[in-house]
Amino acid sequence: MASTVIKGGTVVTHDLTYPADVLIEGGRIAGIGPGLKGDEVLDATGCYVMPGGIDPHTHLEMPFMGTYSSDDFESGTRAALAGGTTMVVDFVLPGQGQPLLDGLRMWHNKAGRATCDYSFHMAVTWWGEQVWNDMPAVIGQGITTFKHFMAYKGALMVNDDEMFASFRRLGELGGTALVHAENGDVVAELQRKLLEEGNTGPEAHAYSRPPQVEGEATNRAIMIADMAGVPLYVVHVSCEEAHEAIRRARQQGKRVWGEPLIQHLTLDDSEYRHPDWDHAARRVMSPPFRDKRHQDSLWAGLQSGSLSVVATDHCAFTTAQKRFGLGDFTKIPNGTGGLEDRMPMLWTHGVATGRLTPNEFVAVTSTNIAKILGCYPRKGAVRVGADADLIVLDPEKSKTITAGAQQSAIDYNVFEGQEVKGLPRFTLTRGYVAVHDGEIRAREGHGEFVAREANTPVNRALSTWKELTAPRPVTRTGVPASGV
Ligand code: DUC
Ligand code: ZN
Ligand code: ZN
Ligand code: ZN
Repeated sequence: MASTVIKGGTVVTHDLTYPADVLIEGGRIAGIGPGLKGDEVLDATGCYVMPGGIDPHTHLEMPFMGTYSSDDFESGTRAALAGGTTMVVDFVLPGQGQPLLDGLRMWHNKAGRATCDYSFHMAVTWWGEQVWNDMPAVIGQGITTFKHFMAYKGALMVNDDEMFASFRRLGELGGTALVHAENGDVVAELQRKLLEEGNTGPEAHAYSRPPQVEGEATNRAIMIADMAGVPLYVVHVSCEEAHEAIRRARQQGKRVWGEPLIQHLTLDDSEYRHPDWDHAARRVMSPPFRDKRHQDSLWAGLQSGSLSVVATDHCAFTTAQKRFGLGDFTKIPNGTGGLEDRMPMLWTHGVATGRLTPNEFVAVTSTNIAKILGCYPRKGAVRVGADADLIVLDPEKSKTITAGAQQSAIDYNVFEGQEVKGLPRFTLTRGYVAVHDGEIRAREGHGEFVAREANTPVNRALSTWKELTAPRPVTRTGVPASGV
């Protein structure tokens, strides 16, 4: 069997930094230590050898707002590898009334083209007996995380009663609940009012989704998860209000995790006031970009550990697709790209500025994600036996981000013009060298599905629901004991 050795680098994991060679055989790490030999030698002098990034939140080829997101599993994962990400977790979005397992088959078909490994979250886009019945089989197939949209009223949104039922079911089955936390009723009403007053441009998108609607929904989701006894993962945390709710829940011992996006960490709401309609519309996503106060809060969360991971919510639409919303901001397809840029942007704005250590960088881009989602240490680890999903990151290698040079299929990049450093010299996906000295050699269909493990019943001990449903003596019979 041909082997590969990564020579002369510094291994960086979430907790250790040490010089070592890494030997790879059969797609897995076969040895770590000094003086290792292999058939192919990759020179890592001056570089860090790290677990490949895991992006826990992507939407590839997703039917949404009357169109499809423009990166498919081939271009999306190629972009991922180019930036040092070696696994993506995408959302299966069943149609209204569609059985979850049908939706899952569709996503397996699309993902067959992936160039790196992938897994799925299941979205609970509607609620009924069929969904309840399908859940064990979905979990049995290694999809243990279920997303609930608290916004997108009239389309994807689920109500509190549905969410509570779904969360309780997941709690029983060892699943984890995910939420898109925005108060969908308030957003819908603010959209209607803004349009009525003649606010039709992309800047109104941000006005219709203020931080308060995200904070409220985050608090509500935490309460419902606590009552249901299910761990909760809050996607795209963009503001202090939501972060505060997560921080408080974690201090109370609740299993709650928060996921900021690289876009919210590095771009702010002034983008929506740009005079060019296209410029602003290309940055329309939900939740919208926020001001500096919120950005500081998100960075502090990563530094202190109250926020656990960094994702992209990669959901790429072309300028032509964004123009569906000319004259009505509510019709601008929501979403921005970032798969290729998350790792170098976080390195540049996090590690190079001294906000994060290289070990913390590994934790929030890879290891924490693998642990929370149930695929550690197959993924997210540099250790013997783990999949050889690795990056050899050159801290001095730099570039200017530009749409012309990106892998993504769209015609612009929201980080256009940013100088970044910390680029992969090599990216390996199960041992295959998909980025070789900067050259992209991604192979369509190389990626494999990663089944993930369900939770052990950790959270049930902490849940309020357990107390509420505990057997208790009947204290009243309805007949007054004394003549009050
Ligand atoms: N937000 C986006 O911006 N796009 C996809 C879905 C979402 O919640
Ligand atoms: Zn969302
Ligand atoms: Zn512009
Ligand atoms: Zn999303």
